[in-house]
Amino acid sequence: MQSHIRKQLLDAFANAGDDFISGQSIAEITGSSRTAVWKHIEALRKDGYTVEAIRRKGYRITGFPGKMSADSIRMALNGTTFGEHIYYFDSVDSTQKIANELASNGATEGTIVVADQQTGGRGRLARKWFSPENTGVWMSLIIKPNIPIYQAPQLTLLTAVAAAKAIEEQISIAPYIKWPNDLLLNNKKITGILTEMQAEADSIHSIIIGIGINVNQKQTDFPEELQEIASSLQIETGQIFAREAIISSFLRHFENLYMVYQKEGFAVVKELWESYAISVGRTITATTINEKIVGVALGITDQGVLLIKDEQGQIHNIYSADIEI
Ligand code: BTX
Repeated sequence: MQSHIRKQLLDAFANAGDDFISGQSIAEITGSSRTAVWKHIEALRKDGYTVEAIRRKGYRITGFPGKMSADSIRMALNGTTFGEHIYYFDSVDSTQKIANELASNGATEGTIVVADQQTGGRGRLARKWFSPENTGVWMSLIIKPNIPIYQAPQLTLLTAVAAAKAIEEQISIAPYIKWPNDLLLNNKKITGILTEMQAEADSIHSIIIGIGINVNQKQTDFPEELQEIASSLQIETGQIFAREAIISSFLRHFENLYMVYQKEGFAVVKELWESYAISVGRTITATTINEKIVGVALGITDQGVLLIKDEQGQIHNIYSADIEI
């Protein structure tokens, strides 16, 4: 089902509350024939909604997507090779930790580790990632790219693009990517990405891509220190989303981009990344360990380095910094 139709349908159900919506109304909302209504209802059921159907009354939603499992994820997958091996946990310290162990023990490319809750979710630079139960996508993906080590940061950017596309597909709003790899809606962080590498001498053994997407949290679900800076898909749209559908969509976009990337190189990913980037063409402030640079963000290099042109016309290569827009 196209995302804008899905949104209209879910909005209509939300407005109807406990009332039923007639098949005729659903046909009008979805722009389909009366006989095709069941297809849309089935699509919602596949996403984890419980839809009650009563003859001559119509339909209403009585249950929202809820408990995830390896099976519910598998059912949502859409013909991807990635996700063929799923390790699912109700609660785990960090999916990154498990995925790293699996990769060391020979797990194949495309293996995913998903948890409903993480008790020790990790961000970059030993930061913490808040990963409460029943609300988010906390996932690690193992890949084994045949690229030189210095190109590995490109995969973080590829991940950000795949996540942005998956979110856009679900909510019909394009999130912004803030360099290097935060995804923002309304200037608040909805997704974080952590890339870790296992390498030997000069070749990559595995890359473990960790992705955290805030899906069904309410604002009050976030702890005090995140209230101002974090958001979720539900907060931004008022809708509840099936996490399985987001996982499926992310894996599909990731796999497609990854195939293009391995055949044709970084150019396509770079262009997409820049199209989602909040900073390109705007004046930003980059605070590095040594200095504060104010200037116009020009874009990224093939190595994922951010280029900023200051007022004097000097171009700075930014490898690591906090960015304010
Ligand atoms: P990061 O270092 O860019 O962001 C971490 C910072 O983001 C924290 O210091 C905090 O300020 C803020 N933050 C923490 N939790 C949240 C949240 N839920 N929503 C918004 N902001 C938050 C980003 O690191 C990388 C995150 C990767 C998380 C995934 S989840 C699956 C996998 N397993 C694991 O342990 N980590 C990855």
